[in-house]
Amino acid sequence: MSKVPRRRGYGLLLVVLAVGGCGGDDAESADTGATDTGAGDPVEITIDISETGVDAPERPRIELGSEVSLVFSSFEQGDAHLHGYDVWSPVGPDAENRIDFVADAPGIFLVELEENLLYLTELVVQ
Ligand SMILES: [Cu+2]
Repeated sequence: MSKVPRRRGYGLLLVVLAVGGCGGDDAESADTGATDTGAGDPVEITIDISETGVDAPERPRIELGSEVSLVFSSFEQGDAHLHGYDVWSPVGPDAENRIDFVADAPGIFLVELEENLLYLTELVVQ
């Protein structure tokens, strides 16, 4: 088992990516006047962590302004971390297993199981 001392640097890299995703597409939807789903429709994303692996949607796209619930199930205790928004939830058989937040910042945001640096998914907010 190796320790991973560069975790903080990795977080900073992700912040840079998130900021880098900010501008650029403001004009693209201006001609339609309508959105398909309506900003702010609640989104629920389930993430299951088992002994055999992770079952989660790969890079789900989330409309900016949506209410989002990340709902976890995990066979072991841990802490799920949504980077960028920097919100946490304990996960495990008896834990809260839930992160609720409003996706009010665009970008790509890593979700990981913190202790193991286990990649769960990345949220694409746009
Ligand atoms: Cu983290």
